[in-house]
Amino acid sequence: MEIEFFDILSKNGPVSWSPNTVKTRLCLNYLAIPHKTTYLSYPDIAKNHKSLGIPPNPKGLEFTCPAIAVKQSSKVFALQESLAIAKFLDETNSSNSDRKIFPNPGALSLALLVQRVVDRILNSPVAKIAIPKVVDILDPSGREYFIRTRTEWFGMPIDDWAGDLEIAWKNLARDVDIFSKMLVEAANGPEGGPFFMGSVPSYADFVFVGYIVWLKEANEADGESNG
Ligand SMILES: N[C@@H](CCC(=O)N[C@@H](CS)C(=O)NCC(=O)O)C(=O)O
Repeated sequence: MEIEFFDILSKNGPVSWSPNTVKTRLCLNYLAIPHKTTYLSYPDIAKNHKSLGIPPNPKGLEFTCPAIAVKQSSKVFALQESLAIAKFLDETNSSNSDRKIFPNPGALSLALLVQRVVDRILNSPVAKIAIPKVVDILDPSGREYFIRTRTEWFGMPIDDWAGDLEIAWKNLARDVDIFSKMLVEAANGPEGGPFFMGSVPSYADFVFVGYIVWLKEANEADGESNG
């Protein structure tokens, strides 16, 4: 089985920087699944996914990264959506490894909950810090696409939408509190460790780390590779 991972191109070099593609990058690395990565410029995502026969998302953006193409005995099948990809990789890899992205029955529920809280609470301040900087790490056509689409979505220029950076950092410090509490409790728990479930990493950690990486990579706007 050959896997091709579709990530989003940036001037930071061969790194995952988007909070969504980071999750897939972590799944592939954690499970040590051999794969090739193809970095797509934003305006090329839809064309690429259509050519692979990926059905459009019924809600929201039709074609997104992460996506993977899986080649098995000359047949190719491809899918998008980070959670669907994580489940697929975990299931298909189970015979090769004792590592699991969802290591126990509660891991999927925990991941869904962390994703929902991140989307509802953490996304707003992190996006306001990261999105104005993402503009500067994109390739020229990605940059043009990103500025145009986000300006349309927000109904105003990106910098106006982002507002005061200091307020966004203050809100982030406040909103990250629940995750700090969860991680401190896990560290002090019976199986103490740095992950939401203590000593065992799982998809919930990958969701949270995606946001930290987004903040970090968005700040690498000088075009130097740190991969
Ligand atoms: N629910 C999707 C969200 C993926 C997503 O929104 N990806 C963004 C990059 S962070 C994207 O590909 N956007 C394409 C566009 O803006 O046209 C997932 O979890 O994979």
